[in-house]
Amino acid sequence: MQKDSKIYIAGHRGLVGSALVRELLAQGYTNLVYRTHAQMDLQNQAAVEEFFACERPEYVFLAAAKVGGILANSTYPADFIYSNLSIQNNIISLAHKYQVKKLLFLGSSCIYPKNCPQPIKEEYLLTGELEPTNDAYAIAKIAGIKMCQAYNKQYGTDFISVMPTNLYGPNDNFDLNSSHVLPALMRKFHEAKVNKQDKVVVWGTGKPIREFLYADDLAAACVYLMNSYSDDKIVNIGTGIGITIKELAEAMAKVVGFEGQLEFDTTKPDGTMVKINDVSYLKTLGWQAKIELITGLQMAYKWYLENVDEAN
Ligand code: GFB
Repeated sequence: MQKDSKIYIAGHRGLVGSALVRELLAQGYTNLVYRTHAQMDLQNQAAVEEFFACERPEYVFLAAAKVGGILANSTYPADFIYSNLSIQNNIISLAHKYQVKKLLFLGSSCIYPKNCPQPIKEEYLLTGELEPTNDAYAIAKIAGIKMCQAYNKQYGTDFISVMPTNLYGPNDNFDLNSSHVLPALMRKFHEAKVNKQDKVVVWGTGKPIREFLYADDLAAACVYLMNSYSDDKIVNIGTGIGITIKELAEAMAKVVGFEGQLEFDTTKPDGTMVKINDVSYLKTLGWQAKIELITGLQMAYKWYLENVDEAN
């Protein structure tokens, strides 16, 4: 990308998209384009086509998606598969039609089989059954990867796909019914501290293992790969380090300053028991995460405190 290349960030107000905007601006890219949901419904093909025809972006970061935590994914699978297929069908096909130089598609580590060996290597894709709490979302993301590869094969496009692990940071979703675990715990501990409650409920057994990457690290990796990587092979992005949900809750309690008890609600699902990306391929490509979990939690909590009214 040149510093004045026209770069479209789809989903620029979300956790990933807003981090991409921060990273691109910090690196001196000056010609960013985006639209809010109210200005353009990405599920509406005609609206997206009008945008591509008028703006003619040279590079596209496809960070727009319907995302959510374990409860939202398992309660609204139809919405997750329909929205994500529609958004990515429109953007990927129109990126080809309007001769975008390069597109980066963001998948998710939940595309991998539920019981695959850990840490997860890129080649484990489509080698086994998916985790049922998010299979509809995962199928949509797998379709997006295949679509990028199919366009590359048939039309010679330069569309790459990356698979981030569980993410967190500014502009996360803090709604307790639809959010991921990390922002949910941040909000629960914060409110418990403010309201002087003596316990916080954590879903599941606390035993599942997850890996957490700060969104700004992900954005830096995406810009790096956009500038240096052109291949059909998907690329995992993460830290390669897993912790249990119980350990995450304890770390979060410390960062927030909550001193009460944890109570585990085992009527809620655990989901997949272990999910850690193998990031050795990304390392061989020359990139590695920088922000450690505790530092990231502190930065995310600072953002939350400054934005708590709008964030909740
Ligand atoms: O982050 P999370 O919703 O998604 O849940 P997944 C991770 C683990 O944290 C599960 C537990 O074992 C939850 O039961 N957990 C504990 C909580 N307390 C809470 C809480 O208050 N809220 C939430 N949400 N979880 C998602 C997929 O799976 O990961 C998506 O559903 C996506 O498709 C995303 O891929 C990255 O890691 O289980």
